[in-house]
Amino acid sequence: MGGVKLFATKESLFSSRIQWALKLKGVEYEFILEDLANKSPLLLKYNPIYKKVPVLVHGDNVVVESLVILEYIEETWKEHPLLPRDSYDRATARFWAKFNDEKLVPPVWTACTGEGEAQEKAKESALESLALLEKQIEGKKFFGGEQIGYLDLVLGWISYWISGVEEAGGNKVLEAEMFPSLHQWGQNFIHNPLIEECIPAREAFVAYVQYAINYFKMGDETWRENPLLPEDPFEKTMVRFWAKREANELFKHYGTHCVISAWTASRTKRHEQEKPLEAAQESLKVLNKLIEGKKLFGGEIIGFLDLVVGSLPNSWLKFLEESAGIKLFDTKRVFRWQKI
Ligand SMILES: N[C@@H](CCC(=O)N[C@@H](CS)C(=O)NCC(=O)O)C(=O)O
Repeated sequence: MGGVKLFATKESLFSSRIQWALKLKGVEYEFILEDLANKSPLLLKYNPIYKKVPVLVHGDNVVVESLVILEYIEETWKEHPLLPRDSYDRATARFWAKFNDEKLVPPVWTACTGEGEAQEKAKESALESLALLEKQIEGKKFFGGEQIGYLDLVLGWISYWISGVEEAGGNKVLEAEMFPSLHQWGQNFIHNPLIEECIPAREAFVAYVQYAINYFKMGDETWRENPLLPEDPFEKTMVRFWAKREANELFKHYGTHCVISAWTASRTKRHEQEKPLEAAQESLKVLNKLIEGKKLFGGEIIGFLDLVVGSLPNSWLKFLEESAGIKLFDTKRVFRWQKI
């Protein structure tokens, strides 16, 4: 049948469930780390509709959507059965999995990272959902019974992800004593060596999540007319996340490499500029990808990303070039959108 490849990120809770399933079933696979700010052509080819991780490639078969991937894995590799034998139990497990993705993940995110009324409402709804799960796990070691099963993999994120996102977002939502059975289950789950192996290192995880929040809380939240960011808190965070990533990449490349290039150019021979220039141009490619086929980053009207990166070419990049007396980039070509 051919090899197994998993396009994923270490921090994605949807990716973790697939890694865990493959580990439990003893399936060898290649982990292909995606940069969601600069998705690989293969990811876009394999998941053209959602453009998300995880994506499982097994020989010529491409499977997307983590719950669907779990079912594919279960049907393809028979070792360590994940779903219950009984059809009603299977239906129940699938129901709670859907419940998790729809009624738990989004409110937990907003409860941990949001503010004001939206945060309070989300916390209430997250705790309601967790209370329902507490009832399901009472008196059991795992949702799957004595061994880790499908629903444990779907819910497994609760055991490490929430506390990391709470830390990054600054809101405490869940205390161990609120749901003692769920807490005990989380401990049983996380201490399985195969599960533990795929959990991202805490510090890196928190830093990654911080990347996606606590940033660019600006205009759009103060002046409500003509909102620059989408309404939905999850979508909003994603846009902020990309804005931060892009701005960060730009600043990193421009800031470090352009300064070094300009500096080097003014003092040393030209060939020494080549490497930093190449790196800086790489970040421009990322920007170009984002703007491909669009008038502006925000679509037809100026949006959040346009405001974030819009001032770069004509301000200090130009200043660097002028002060060093060299031309670093063809900014007219790269930043065509800026004229708009
Ligand atoms: N319903 C999808 C959700 C996957 C998902 O949201 N993946 C996120 C990472 S956690 C992603 O790839 N986001 C990239 C984007 O939204 O552009 C699944 O279960 O696989």
